[in-house]
Amino acid sequence: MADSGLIDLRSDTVTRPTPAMRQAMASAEVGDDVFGEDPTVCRLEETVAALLGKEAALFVSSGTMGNQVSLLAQTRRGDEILVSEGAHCAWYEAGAAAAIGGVQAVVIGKGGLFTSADIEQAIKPQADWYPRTSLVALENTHNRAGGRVWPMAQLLEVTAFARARGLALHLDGARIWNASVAAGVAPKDIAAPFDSVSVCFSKGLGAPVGSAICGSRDLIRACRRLRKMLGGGMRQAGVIAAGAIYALEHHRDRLARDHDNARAIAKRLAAVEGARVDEGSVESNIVMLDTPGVAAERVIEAARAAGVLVSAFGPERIRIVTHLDVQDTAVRGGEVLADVVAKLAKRA
Ligand code: TLP
Repeated sequence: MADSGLIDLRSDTVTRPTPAMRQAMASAEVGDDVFGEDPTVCRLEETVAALLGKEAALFVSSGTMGNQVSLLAQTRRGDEILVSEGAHCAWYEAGAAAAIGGVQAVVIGKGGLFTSADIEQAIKPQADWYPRTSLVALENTHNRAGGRVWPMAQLLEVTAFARARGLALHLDGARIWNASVAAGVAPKDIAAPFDSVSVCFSKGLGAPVGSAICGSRDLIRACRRLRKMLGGGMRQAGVIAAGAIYALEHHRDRLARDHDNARAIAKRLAAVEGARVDEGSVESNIVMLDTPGVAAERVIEAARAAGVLVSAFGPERIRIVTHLDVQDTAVRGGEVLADVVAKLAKRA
C-alpha cells in the first residue's frame, strides 16, 4: 500500500525497502566498486552468478542498463537483433538499442513468444547489402504479454536453433524470479542456454535499486568496461547491493503469493460485464485488462478516485501488477477496480 493509502497496482517497481532490508543496507560493508573493492557488491555478484549458473556477474543500476550493455557487448553497429513482440529492450528503453548500440530490432512471433521458424525466416542472408543478424533476445516473464512464462520446451528449442545458426542469445530476465517460481524451474536452468542474462532486484524482489548481468568471465569483463563508458560505474554501491542480497535471500519464495493474488484479481475482473481478461493467460504477477469502448485513461482516473492505481498499456488496455507492498491489499484493489469498470462500461 502506498503511503497515501492508495493501493498501487501500477508496477512491482513501486515497492519500498522493508525495515529489515533497510537495516541490512544501513550496515553494509562498502568500498570503491570501480576499483572492485566493495565487498558487498562482490558478494552480490558472486551470489547471483551462482544462482544463474554463470561464471560471473556485474551489478548495474537498472534493467535497462543490463539489457543495453548486454546488447552493446555482443553486437556491432548496423547489426540486426531479433526480439519478441513488445520486448522491453525495444519498447521501453528510450530507443537505446538504436541510439547507443546502433542496432535495429526486428520483431518476431506473437504474444511475447516465437518459434525456430520465426527465427529462420528473420535471419538475413549474407550479402553486403543486408544487416548482419547477430542476436536473439527473449524476455521471461514477458511484461507486455501479461507476465507470460516461456514454456521450457519451447525456450530450449528456439535457443538451440539460434545457437546452431551462430546467433548470440540474450535473456531479459527482469522477472526471471517470477518465471522460476511459476514454472517450478530453477533460475539457472532457465538461464542455461543464454550468453547473457539481465536480472532485476527492484521488481518483484522488492529491492529499491539494481540489476545484474550474468555470463561468461570474458563477456562480463567487456560489460564492466561498457558500464563505465555509460556512466554506470558506482562507488560505495554496497549500500544498494545489500538490499539486493536481502531480497534474493528473503523475497523469492513469496512471489507465489503475488501470483495467487494476480489470479484472484483476474477471476474477479473476468466476471465483470465490459471487462475482458484472459484468466488462463495469467501465469505470474501481471494481469492485462481490456475495456472495449472505455478509454484506459478514464479507467485510470476513476480507479484513482476510488483509491487504486493502475497503468495504461494500450488505448483500452490496463495493466495490473501485484507485488510485496500490496500483498494483503491487492485483491481488495482488484474488487474496487472491478466495480469501477462495471460502472464505466454501463455508461459507455
Ligand atoms: N519495466 C517497467 C516499465 O519500464 C514498463 C515496468 O513497470 O514493468 N525488462 C523488463 C521485462 C521490464 O519489465 C523492465 C521494467 C526492464 C527490463 C527495465 O528495468 P528498469 O526499470 O530497472 O530499467
